[in-house]
Amino acid sequence: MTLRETGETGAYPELEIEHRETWAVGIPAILKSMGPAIRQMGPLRTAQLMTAMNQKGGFDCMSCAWPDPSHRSPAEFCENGAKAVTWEATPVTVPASFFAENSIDDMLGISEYELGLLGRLTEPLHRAKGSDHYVPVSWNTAFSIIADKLTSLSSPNEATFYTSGRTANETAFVYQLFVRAFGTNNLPDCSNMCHESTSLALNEVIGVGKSTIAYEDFGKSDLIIVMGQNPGTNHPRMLTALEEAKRNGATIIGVNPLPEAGLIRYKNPQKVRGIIGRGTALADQYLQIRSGGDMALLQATSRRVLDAEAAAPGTVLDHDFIATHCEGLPAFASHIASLDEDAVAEATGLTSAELDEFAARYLAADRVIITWAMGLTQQKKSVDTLKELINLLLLRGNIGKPGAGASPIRGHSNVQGDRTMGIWEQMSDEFMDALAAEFAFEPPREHGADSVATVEGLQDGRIKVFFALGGNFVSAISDTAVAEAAMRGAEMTVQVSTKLNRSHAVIGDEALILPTLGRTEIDLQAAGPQFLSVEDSVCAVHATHGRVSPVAPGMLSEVAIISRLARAALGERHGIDWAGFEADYDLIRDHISRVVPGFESFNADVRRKGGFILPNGPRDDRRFDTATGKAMITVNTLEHLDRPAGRLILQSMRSHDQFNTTIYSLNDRYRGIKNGRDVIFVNPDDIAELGLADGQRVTIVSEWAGEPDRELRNYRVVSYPTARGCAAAYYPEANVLVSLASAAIGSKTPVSKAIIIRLEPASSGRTPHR
Ligand SMILES: Nc1nc2c(c(=O)[nH]1)N[C@H]1C(S)=C(S)[C@@H](COP(=O)(O)OP(=O)(O)OC[C@H]3O[C@@H](n4cnc5c(=O)[nH]c(N)nc54)[C@H](O)[C@@H]3O)O[C@H]1N2
Ligand SMILES: Nc1nc2c(c(=O)[nH]1)N[C@H]1C(S)=C(S)[C@@H](COP(=O)(O)OP(=O)(O)OC[C@H]3O[C@@H](n4cnc5c(=O)[nH]c(N)nc54)[C@H](O)[C@@H]3O)O[C@H]1N2
Ligand code: SF4
Ligand SMILES: [Mo]
Repeated sequence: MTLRETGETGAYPELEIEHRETWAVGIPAILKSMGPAIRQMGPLRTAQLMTAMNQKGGFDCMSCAWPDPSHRSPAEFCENGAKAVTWEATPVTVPASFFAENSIDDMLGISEYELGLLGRLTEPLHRAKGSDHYVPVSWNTAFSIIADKLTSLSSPNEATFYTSGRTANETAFVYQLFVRAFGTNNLPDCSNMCHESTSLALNEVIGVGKSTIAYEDFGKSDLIIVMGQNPGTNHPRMLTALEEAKRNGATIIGVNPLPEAGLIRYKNPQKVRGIIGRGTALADQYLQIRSGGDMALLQATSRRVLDAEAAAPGTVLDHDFIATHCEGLPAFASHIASLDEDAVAEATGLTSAELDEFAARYLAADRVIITWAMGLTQQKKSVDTLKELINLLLLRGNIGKPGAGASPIRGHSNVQGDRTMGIWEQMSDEFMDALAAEFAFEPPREHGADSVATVEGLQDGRIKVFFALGGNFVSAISDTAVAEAAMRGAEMTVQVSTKLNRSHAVIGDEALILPTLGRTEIDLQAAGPQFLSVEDSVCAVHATHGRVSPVAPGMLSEVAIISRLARAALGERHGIDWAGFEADYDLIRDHISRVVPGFESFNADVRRKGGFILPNGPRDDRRFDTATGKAMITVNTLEHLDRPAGRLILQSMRSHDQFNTTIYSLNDRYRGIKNGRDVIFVNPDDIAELGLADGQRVTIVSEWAGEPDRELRNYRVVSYPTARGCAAAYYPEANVLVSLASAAIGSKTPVSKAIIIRLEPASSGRTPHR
């Protein structure tokens, strides 16, 4: 039975293109956010959830990693948070008959959108080798099937263990402990596809791969630069922080190829003025930069800063800060002096007047914050670009003082915490030593497989078992066809999931699905109701308590699943008290307090209202734990993507109605798209130059040296004011176009934001929605 057969979705309405909106949130957003929740969950469950969301003693919103202010209003959530909660806490469950009536092949024909609508998974499922259906199995059977397979491998490195960033701290810690006790560092995670470039660049140059600001710094800043980020959709409550900053006198600049609604105008639904007025004009300057032009913009700005210093020596750079805390200025200054301004113009597509204004605004501000997300991290030269961003901040001492700093805005709600807990294929020796001392076994030291290496390992047969704690790996990773073929070559795939997605249908010879509790649900264990914790984008750790009853009886928490699997696979090996962990999560926190720096009194600190903030060298006392003990001003070679004639640079991005691979609806309200995702946004001048027409159907073809072209058929061209030469389409569909080999230098993050494409007029037919 598919949804279409139940009559719930009906046929797809035709795609409609409406006016794009130039403001975000306001009344329509709040109404839209509450409607589906009330319809699906009923008023009682809705009220229980919405009053507990992001409140002290409640649960943390599972959507994005935007931090909570310390003074909270009664409705501390946004439209997209409400969608995420509704999606998880729905009382609708996948009918028991579904897996008998639908084969794995049938599941492949159901879109991500429809799979999500089917509801929550409630019982463990097994697809035996040779069978074309999943059948329900008991928990004990499921664990022994997986344990038998794991123990039969000739090396632990033949298994890989993926994590998606919704996993809470305690769960992540137990999971990495199990994986390392089993004997491998194959711990790929969604961060490999997300902020890996950030972690790498910042760790190297400032000694910590995280934000250097606290939430309150937004309110103290003179200038906030938002680069490569669409907060109106992806971190909606950031608009409230920006609005407050603006009311305190801050200037805001957006740097983005697309004119994103939230940055241009914002109506705060919690304030009357937001409801009745036209909203706050947020961005004072908006640079519609060419895709991948950010490194050039940053270098051009640093050059203007250095020129200003040369014109008025001693007055522009923060000489005290640089002398005490930084190194590398002379080499940087001489490198930047020879910057080729023509190359800058070509890379950015910006005029020198725009560049001068941007630099003047930077120079006029004493306290500058730069925030960024995927527009900067999913580029070939992301790591160098982010080092360049730090250079610019360091020149004027904009790190480690109130209202100033570098602020990567994370994606998944606990992706940052998962890293802190050891979910990384290359954890430091310090972490491994602490783990060894705490649990009296020697963890493997050889680095493991990241996400791209996981696909490569599956491809060539080195990896035989794929285990995922959440996520939707085959849809999220680049090169869909290659990734799917690789996954189908696995001997066993296992997924711990709340809801169905495409990865449950693209599986190995033998496959299991283990349903689990979500963050909204009460987690009752032997020692009583348990809570978990998460770390947000600004390194604040706080508790999250489930508030509604589990969607079905017999469900297990993620901690319980990992603990039971560890017992089945490892038995008494290493003498770790897995059963104790499942019974009482305080025991896990006790171990964390002795292994992970900053968590020394975890159990006490996390029980304090609002939680605690992790130590952070650059933010707290301008301490830089780099190789040299100083912040490093680095020299990076400017390079930009060469766009051959007749080609465009395509970025893949999120619509307003999706969470990563989860599609809530086929609309993208702010960009004026209704009932369809098969669209490509192209600048009207490029449409004319390419001899195409607005509304025309095309095939998007990506080109890779030495590899076959990749295609996405029957897309509709939408005339849209993006930067010249740049185009945009939705992720995850666009992953079909990205070669697995196209990854950021150093971080190996798939280059999801710069794909060279050509557009060919479509012959006929209509592609199904995925
Ligand atoms: N509602 C909702 N919230 C989410 C998510 C979701 O899917 N839905 N996903 C979560 C996750 S995991 C993440 S990582 C974050 C992602 O948050 P974002 O990074 O905001 O997500 P994207 O949609 O990928 O948007 C990237 C932005 O960068 C711009 N951009 C593209 N290329 C360039 C470039 O070369 N230079 C510059 N300056 N800008 C560029 C795009 O136009 C777009 O505005 O959001 C998190 N929050
Ligand atoms: N082309 C392109 N590709 C991209 C990106 C891009 O911008 N462009 N962005 C990248 C980024 S930033 C990211 S973070 C990745 C995302 O990659 P993933 O994290 O792998 O993908 P999600 O879509 O977030 O995973 C959703 C699934 O997680 C499961 N789930 C939800 N909640 C829970 C829970 O509480 N517990 C468990 N166990 N499972 C749960 C559900 O089954 C759901 O279907 O995609 C990356 N891929
Ligand atoms: S800003 Fe992010 S974390 Fe906060 S309520 Fe909205 S979706 Fe949830
Ligand atoms: Mo992400």
